[in-house]
Amino acid sequence: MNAKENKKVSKFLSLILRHKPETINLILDGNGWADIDELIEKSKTRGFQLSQKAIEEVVITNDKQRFSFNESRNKIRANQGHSIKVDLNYVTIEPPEYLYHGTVHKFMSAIRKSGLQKMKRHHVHLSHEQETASKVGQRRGKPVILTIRSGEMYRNAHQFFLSENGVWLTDHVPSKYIEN
Ligand code: HQG
Repeated sequence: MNAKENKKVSKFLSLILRHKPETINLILDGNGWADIDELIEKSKTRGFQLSQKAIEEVVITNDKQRFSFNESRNKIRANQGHSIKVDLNYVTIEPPEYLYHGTVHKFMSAIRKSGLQKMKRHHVHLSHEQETASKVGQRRGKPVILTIRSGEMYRNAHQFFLSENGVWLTDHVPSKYIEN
């Protein structure tokens, strides 16, 4: 597959595995897993030709490691970013002293008031690297990078999770923990 085809498959998998499995009549299990054969079959009904090989290529080469196989490799799920309810068995873990969040200026007054909210996702997404936060913010315009005092939050009983692809997750960042 070329990069464009790879991205198309990745976007389709994100749609189905994170947001709208019902568009192809697929049901994910409680932990977000889809049966791969069923996924391929049902994708055809929407005119989307997926193959085992294309799926494997996307899982392995995906820039953000968005998807994982189960051990027997007959199931696939998204590592994070869901809007539908799934239990990803995250374990709580102590975060580094600072984490970063990339956003844009137009959200800042709301963020100053109510902190970082999870909006449509299950968690607020944070990253260890400023560069990653910058890329996340850039999706919406000129990025504003917020520094979060995650160590202090943790000591004040806020829980943190680390997704399989290295995204830091928490429920809410009250504005007092936003440094800048
Ligand atoms: C903002 C992509 C107003 C928040 C990315 C963000 C990431 C508020 C937007 C991952 C707010 C939500 C997550 C408040 C937060 N008032 N706006 N109180 N609190 N916001 O997409 O962090 O490609 O749900 O700053 O690369 O941008 O999907 O979250 O701008 O890793 O794998 O509301 O999604 O990864 O947007 O992005 P999102 P996000 P994937």
